[in-house]
Amino acid sequence: MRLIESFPKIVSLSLSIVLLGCTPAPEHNDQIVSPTSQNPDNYLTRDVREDVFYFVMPDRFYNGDPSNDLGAPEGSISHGGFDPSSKWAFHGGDMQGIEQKLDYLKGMGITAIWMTPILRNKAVQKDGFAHHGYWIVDFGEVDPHFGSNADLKQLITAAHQKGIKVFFDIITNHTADVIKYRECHESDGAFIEGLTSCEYRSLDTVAKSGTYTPFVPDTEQGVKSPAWLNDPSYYHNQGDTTFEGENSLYGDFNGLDDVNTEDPRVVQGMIDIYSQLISEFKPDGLRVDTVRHVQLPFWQAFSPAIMAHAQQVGIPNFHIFGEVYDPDPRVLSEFTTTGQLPAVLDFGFQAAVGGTFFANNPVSQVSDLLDHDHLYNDEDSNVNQLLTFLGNHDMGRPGHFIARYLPNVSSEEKLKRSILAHAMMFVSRGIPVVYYGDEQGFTGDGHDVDAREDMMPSSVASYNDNTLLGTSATTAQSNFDTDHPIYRAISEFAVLRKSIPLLSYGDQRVRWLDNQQQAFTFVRADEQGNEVYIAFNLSPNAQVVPVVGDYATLSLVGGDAKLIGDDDASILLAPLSFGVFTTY
Ligand SMILES: [Ca+2]
Ligand SMILES: [Ca+2]
Ligand SMILES: [Ca+2]
Ligand SMILES: [Ca+2]
Repeated sequence: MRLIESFPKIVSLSLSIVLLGCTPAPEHNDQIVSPTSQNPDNYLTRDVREDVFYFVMPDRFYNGDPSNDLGAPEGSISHGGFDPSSKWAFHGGDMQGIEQKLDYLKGMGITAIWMTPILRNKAVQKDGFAHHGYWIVDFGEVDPHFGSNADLKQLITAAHQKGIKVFFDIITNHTADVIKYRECHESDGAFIEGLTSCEYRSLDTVAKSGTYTPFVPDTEQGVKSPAWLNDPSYYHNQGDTTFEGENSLYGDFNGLDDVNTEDPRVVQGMIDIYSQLISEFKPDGLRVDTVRHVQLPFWQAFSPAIMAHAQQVGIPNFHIFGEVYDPDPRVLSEFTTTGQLPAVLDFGFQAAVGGTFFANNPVSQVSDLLDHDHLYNDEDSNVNQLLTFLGNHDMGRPGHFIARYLPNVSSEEKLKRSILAHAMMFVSRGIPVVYYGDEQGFTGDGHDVDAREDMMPSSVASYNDNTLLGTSATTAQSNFDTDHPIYRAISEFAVLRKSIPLLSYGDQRVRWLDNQQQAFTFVRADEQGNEVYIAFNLSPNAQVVPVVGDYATLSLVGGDAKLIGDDDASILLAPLSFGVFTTY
């Protein structure tokens, strides 16, 4: 549902050495007073800012039950689509598979799992297969390809027993493509000859001559649940979006039925659907799909209602983060302030850190990003509640970006760049999200299905010919290697983050950067003046960077760096490395 290419070449001033915010020495505090959870190992009491997320596509992870690979019985709209050799089809992964691999995730320091949608889908549509789960017909039942409601409950119980939270990926913008239009489709739902899409009808056109004439083909009558979703009057019925202007709010994504989210009955209907799901399964939070394709008033009603319901059923640290596919903090923050969502996925972080670490864009892009962090401040949320990430199932992976933007660097450098970017994510503001397979050095050929390789042995030829980072394995083999260098690095970064509360709660301020040296330093700081000083070197050469600030003590607690010079005034960083120093 997302069409933006990553890393627009943002033109940034080429800064030479600049000193930013040279502050007086912090007063020494014996105790770091950042708010830490009472019991950080308990899923229920742990603040979400202390979590480390793993974003997994269940279909592509691990097949724990081959008996469910075809989904619902033949004849059902949720049957079939299984073909492990096709990158578009179902591959067999399921809830049981994730449950069997919880120790693998825990060993990497993962404390929360976000799964792509798992509710029952229309398995096969004109343009593909619902392995991703974004084509829902039944909002109260697990898709039979992924298991049953009981299997999901068992997964959540097992995860909770290991202190791991489970987040659902939800959709309110659209359902599967079931509704058709008389003006565009034959009675069986196929396009009228000569058409490949249904041209968008603007609000102006609708005011003059009405919407399209919606109908549901005989074979798909009543397939949606709850029942109100079968009534076409709850949808926009304005034809296909081209993602421009108003049509990105009211149009159908390639035929997916766009719900009329301005109708108060729909708003309440969606609140009821997801409240019921929270009551039944007690997930620890939600990721919300396609947020910017729904009007702000919907979120202003939906988000507080869902948060309140979660509190009522005993989930005190429930969290919601939305997908607003835009790298501009001014756009993103509108949804966490005016829109009343607790958080969004930080596409700004992905663009700035991805651009600098994977494409050698000026490191000043990182400070440009952080300069806008204050936009997220309001009475109940701030930038530390955002979810940060380096790639995903839509845009592609770090391994792909590095190969695409820096094709000529050595395989060793490619591996180091992936590890270094993960380090940056774990020591930066926001909650880190590891995309499944990145920890095994997956690369992928591009975006969308090309970034959805199997962790279990794959039969997809275009996956299995990829060169992975940090291993001689291919995706034809099982890739749950706990000795993989990226897996090991992430597990170390997770321990570091857990041991230093400022990495979860502190403000992030750049202290020094140099675009030519491709190096920068920043602090994570609290209001009491406690600071962690952090330096990054994105250059393939060793670099000396300054300590900006007057610190009594600096102690290296992470990375590959050492203090040099009189009074430890500088830091020597190995090529493509970082250093984390406590100053208290
Ligand atoms: Ca299966
Ligand atoms: Ca449709
Ligand atoms: Ca919409
Ligand atoms: Ca390939």
